[in-house]
Amino acid sequence: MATVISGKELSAQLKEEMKAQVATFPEKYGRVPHLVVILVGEDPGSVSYVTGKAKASEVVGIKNTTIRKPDTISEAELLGLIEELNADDTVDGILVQLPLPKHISEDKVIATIAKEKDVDGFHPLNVAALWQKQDCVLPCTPKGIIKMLKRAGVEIKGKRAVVIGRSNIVGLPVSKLLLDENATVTIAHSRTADLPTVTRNAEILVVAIGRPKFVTADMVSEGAVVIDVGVNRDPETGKLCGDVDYAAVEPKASVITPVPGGVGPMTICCLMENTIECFLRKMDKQL
Ligand code: L34
Repeated sequence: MATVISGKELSAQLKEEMKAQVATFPEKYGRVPHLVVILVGEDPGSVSYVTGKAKASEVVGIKNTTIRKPDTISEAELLGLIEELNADDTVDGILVQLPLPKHISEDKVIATIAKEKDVDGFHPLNVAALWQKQDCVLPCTPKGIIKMLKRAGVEIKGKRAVVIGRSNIVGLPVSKLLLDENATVTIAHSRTADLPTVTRNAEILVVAIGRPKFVTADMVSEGAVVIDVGVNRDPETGKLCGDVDYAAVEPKASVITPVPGGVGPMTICCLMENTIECFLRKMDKQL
């Protein structure tokens, strides 16, 4: 039986701590942090995640403005909106929910968000700072994963970690954070030759590939720590599921994260943390 790390519980605890911290801000700084989330289109997954971000903001006491735009919005109009928010002194964090419609360049959108307000940690200057070991905003999902590992008492140092997935949002930055914790990291992907041989070597396995039941029991070694970053719909049941065949893998794992209730809630929790961080950087500069 594996230890199941509840991201839901851990994030609830951390949000309570942040709530107490934010409650001291009006007296100290005259206001609370303000996060603006932009959602383009109606994708049900994105709508659900953005709603989760607004709910978490409410719990923590952060001001949240969610701006919804139709998927027909032009790239120029979206970039213009971001510029306005950049210039608005009362806005501390800006997040544009991804993915965006094909006619809008995600790269352009991310680069347009002021680095100081980039609560996602996606801006090229933030990414460069991360890889150069400089002060930066850590991307939410990778940051949440490291917090979960630490909370479960998993020693990362000296371990063989395998990350399946090489996206800018998860695979690459989580690999870098594991490396910084002194794990030895292998980055694998859907084209990796003989993937099961690679993953069976993992003491820590992070899966961010976006395919239901991609990781089967034969790919996991006895006692491995398994972190499931996937959020998919099970094609048979229609229910939310991860990238890991949970029922088959859980008995082999020493530690595992569930979907739902694992990495997802931690992503949102770290977004709250990053918003407070951007707010405090700005306020402390002004003092
Ligand atoms: N800009 N785009 C930007 N920033 C992000 O950090 C994200 N991401 C990813 C997609 N696009 C983004 C998210 O917010 C994925 N993601 C995300 C956030 C939260 C959850 C899942 C993905 C989450 O809360 N998942 C719940 C279930 C939610 C449901 O019922 O639909 C869970 O328990 O896993």
